[in-house]
Amino acid sequence: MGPADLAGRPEHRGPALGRGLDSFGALAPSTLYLAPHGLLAGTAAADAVAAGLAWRIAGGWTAASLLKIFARKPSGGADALVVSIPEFSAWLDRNDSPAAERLRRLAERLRAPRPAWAGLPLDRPHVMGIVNVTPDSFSDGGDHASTAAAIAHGLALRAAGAAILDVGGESTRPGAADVSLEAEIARVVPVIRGLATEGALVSVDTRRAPVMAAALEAGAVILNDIEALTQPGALALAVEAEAPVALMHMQGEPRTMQADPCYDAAALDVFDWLEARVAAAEAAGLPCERILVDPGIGFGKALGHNLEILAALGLYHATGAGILLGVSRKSFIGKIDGSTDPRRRLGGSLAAALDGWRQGAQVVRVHDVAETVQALAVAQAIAGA
Ligand code: 9MG
Repeated sequence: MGPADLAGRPEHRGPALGRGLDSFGALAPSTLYLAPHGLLAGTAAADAVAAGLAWRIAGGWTAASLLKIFARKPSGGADALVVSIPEFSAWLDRNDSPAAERLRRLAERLRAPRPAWAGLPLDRPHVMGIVNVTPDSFSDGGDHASTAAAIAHGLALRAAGAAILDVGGESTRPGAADVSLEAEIARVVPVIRGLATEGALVSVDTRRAPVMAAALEAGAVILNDIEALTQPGALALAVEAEAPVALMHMQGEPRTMQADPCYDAAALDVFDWLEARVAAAEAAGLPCERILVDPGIGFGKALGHNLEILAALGLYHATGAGILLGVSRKSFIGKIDGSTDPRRRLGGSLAAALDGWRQGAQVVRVHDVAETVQALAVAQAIAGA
């Protein structure tokens, strides 16, 4: 990784810049963000929570023994302050400034247990298996382009432990050919119908409302939208269908998104955007319990942005929604180790998925289901011993 790859990374990777909670408490509330830090899992989490030294995050398996407060700088980037849970709790108890109110609200959202989503309990991790039905898929090269092969692939992923099968008919790889509405529907509908008939929990990976409607009609239950229900009719359709949804962040559009992605502070900018989409969904009648947010790794992000977002993934619990993470075989892994073939990124995919688990992400979207399920099982077994 060279210096150019890290361009745009804010300065908040450094120490706390000598500012205490009281000086952060005097800042404009909207500049402040709260992330779980000093994360523990399993028995360590239970012990620290019982001792009053940690907070359980989102009612899940992780607990934060520290908190990281980010404050945007007017010049761009962010400062950060790391505080212990007892220190932060005592400060909140004696403060009612607007900044303290904002941090209190974020803390409540960080901690609130999540209800089941699409019938899946979110106090444990789940694997979403990828079923691409595209001739130009960047990861499986169209191996599953035929309906029968795609259904067989999906059923194999389910047998390997995928709780959800995510069926998509449009490649978002930069440079991929456009697909018509009719062609996208023709690709995904028979596969969704075949998988749903077999009892699988199916999500449809699409940005277009007519495809969503056809997919739901064919038996899909979940809408996974890389454009977070921003296309015409998509949000209204999700509300009307009472569908569980995954709302992903993307800067720009797939064809050009990697040209020159630009952020003030990537993790915080993505937080603001996702928080606003959750608010828009709620205002339209789609409650937070039906939403997973997803920072959209690789979608309009340089390597430094992706790493910054992954390192601060726990921030997104403070949207109040669950978290979905997609890192499988992505190009950021290749930018770290030089791997050019996505199929040779299993190690990096597992490392990133496990770090997502460590930070409490409830759903990981992967190609290599069996390997991911095994990695998660081992990490959980060790944490629980
Ligand atoms: C369709 N798709 C490709 N990558 C993705 C990711 O990271 N998240 C979600 N939700 N969908 C994705």
